[in-house]
Amino acid sequence: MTVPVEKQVDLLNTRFEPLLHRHPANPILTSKDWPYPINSVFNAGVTLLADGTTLLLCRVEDRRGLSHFCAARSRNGVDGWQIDTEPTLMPDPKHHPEEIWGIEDPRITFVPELQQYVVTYTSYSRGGPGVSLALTKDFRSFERYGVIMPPDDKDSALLPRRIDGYWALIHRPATNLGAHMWISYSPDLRYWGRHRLMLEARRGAWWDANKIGLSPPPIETSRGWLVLYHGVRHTPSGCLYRLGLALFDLQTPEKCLMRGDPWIFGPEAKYEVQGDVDDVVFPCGYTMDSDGDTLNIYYGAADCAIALARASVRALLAWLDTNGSCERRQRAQD
Ligand code: BMA
Repeated sequence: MTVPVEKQVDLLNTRFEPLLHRHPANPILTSKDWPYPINSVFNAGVTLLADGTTLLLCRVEDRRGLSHFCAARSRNGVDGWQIDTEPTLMPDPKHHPEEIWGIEDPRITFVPELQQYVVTYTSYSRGGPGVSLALTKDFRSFERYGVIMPPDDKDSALLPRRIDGYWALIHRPATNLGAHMWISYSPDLRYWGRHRLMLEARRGAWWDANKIGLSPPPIETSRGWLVLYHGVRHTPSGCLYRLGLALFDLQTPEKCLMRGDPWIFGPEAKYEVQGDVDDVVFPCGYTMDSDGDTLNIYYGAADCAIALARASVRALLAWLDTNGSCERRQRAQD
């Protein structure tokens, strides 16, 4: 069948301009790269160390199904990874019973006031997954603060500075009425209160109906906190994880300024659509290049590998301007 020329032009016009560009070396880390036997490696927390080294704190799953963390370091963030020869942070159920079934999905925030990295992660307890927090200066020794949000809660990250004197933590409690993003405040990183609903999962046919959660820690821009979040749609063949964008007020981070309507990135490459869990892209961290615009986003692919995609903050904000709507209009639509 021949497609009329006007129709061909139409089809071209409907193509989506990619915002996140997959690196040609993807997937950049898999179980084959590991110095000890593992089942899989995915969902890594990320930071740039003071000497410019990219550090990934990788979630590593063993053959029991339990996860721990292992650090991988690279000069260029793409290859030449130096991977710790033993687990970097193991669950410690003796002192922290909430870690009995492993630790998962770390997010890293460097906090200038503390001159330390704060790692928030999922601790898988007998009562379900909760949020735990640990501090480190070097990713060799860690000071655990234990559970800071009880089950069922995950997908958390700390903002890098106090807001009006209080630390702010984004997290995702789940109830049978939904799984939405919340923000809570603390004077000391141990005791949390002033809980506020930050962003709701949409409903019905939306791509981010059912469940949402913070992906990497928020990106501070002059226009607000730029938040990449994952949205989950339940389909007859399983859960489909895609990424969306939203912008929040710098001084009142629970205030959503803009939320994108379409998703911006979803499973397409073979290593994203096929793995231990098919159809998952799950970033937990990024680094920013010295141009102050280029993001290197590291994401777990199909719960089996770590992949890298690049994006421009300017382009993400411009996309939100044309594809986003403000919270109020959004709710009316719902
Ligand atoms: C989420 C988290 C992630 C995982 C994803 C897909 O609930 O547990 O660790 O990558 O499911 O399995």
